[in-house]
Amino acid sequence: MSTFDLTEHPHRRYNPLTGEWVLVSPHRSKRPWQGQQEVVSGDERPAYDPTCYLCPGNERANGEQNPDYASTFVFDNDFGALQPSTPAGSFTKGSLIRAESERGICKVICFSPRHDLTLPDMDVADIRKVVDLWQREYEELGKLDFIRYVQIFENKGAVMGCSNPHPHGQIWAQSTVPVEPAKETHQQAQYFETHQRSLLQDYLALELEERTRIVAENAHFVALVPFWAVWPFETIIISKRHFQHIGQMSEDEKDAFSSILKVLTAAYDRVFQVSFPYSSGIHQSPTDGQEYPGWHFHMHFYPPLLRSASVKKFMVGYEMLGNPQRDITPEAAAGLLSNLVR
Ligand code: H2U
Ligand code: ZN
Repeated sequence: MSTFDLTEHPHRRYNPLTGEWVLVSPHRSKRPWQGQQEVVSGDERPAYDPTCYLCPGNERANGEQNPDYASTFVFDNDFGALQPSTPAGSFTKGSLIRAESERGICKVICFSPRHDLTLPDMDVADIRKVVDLWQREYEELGKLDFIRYVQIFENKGAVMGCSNPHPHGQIWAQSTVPVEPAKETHQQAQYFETHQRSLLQDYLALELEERTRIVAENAHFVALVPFWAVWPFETIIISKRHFQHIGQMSEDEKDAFSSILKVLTAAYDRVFQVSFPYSSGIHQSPTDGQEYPGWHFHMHFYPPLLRSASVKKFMVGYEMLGNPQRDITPEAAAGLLSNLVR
């Protein structure tokens, strides 16, 4: 047997943010593909679409009319998965059948009045307005006594279930901390208790030393493919300064965040020469009034595409029943992405 080589031999990698593992099979990326091809939608869109429920001045599904907005626009989701008026209550049978009522607020954020743009097409100054809105919403929703977590996210592209190409994201704010941020809360708290430093601060230091998974970097943020990435071109944006939530971001940091958002998403669009689909979202400290000294602000990008604009990675079989698995190594993905940064 030869010596263990990360670029050749199957291995598992640990995700310290969730405590979970991913199986990496570098030798498999050469296998042939005769499976499903996703339909790539042509990207010719008008600046204004009279049938779009997000364009300025248009009517939404519930009959309300959008204002003639000029930059960003936020409204309560007409079909919110969570509602503020849900009565308190629970349903249990012993310890095995349990349900608890959940209150929350769901919002939709239009990033731009322009129907034909996406984040990477927007000017950094206009992306900055989206970041300002995210900050304001996190603070305002977080102040509500029944809101303990504010999840800011974007589904981009039909393949990610996005219902409308108009550039937009969502916010779901709710009375409990959902599963993914709850795992990260636990892992970061444990690390902070043991080391008195932020987990991601120490991780970022390792990455900035090794420099094999970095995609882009500026004065305040780094975008990289995490060592434990599950999705082929998964990335994470980590703030260089250790702070807990977007409410603590300085003016300079908001500019730098806007800039790295553009750089990263523009690089994505160059991978397969298509508007690159992904789900992205900000992870940050809960808003339940407790202190979270271990929490370190970051944003995840989970793009589904694997080997072309039309072939996506499936999370099936072993992924559903065992744990996630990937073929192309995070280092190879980072090499490819960093070469596409302009
Ligand atoms: P997605 O494209 O990521 O699914 O987000 C669009 C959201 O917009 C979706 O949650 C809401 C849907 O409920 N929506 C409205 O609130 N009003 C409408 O008129 C149509 C869609
Ligand atoms: Zn539109």
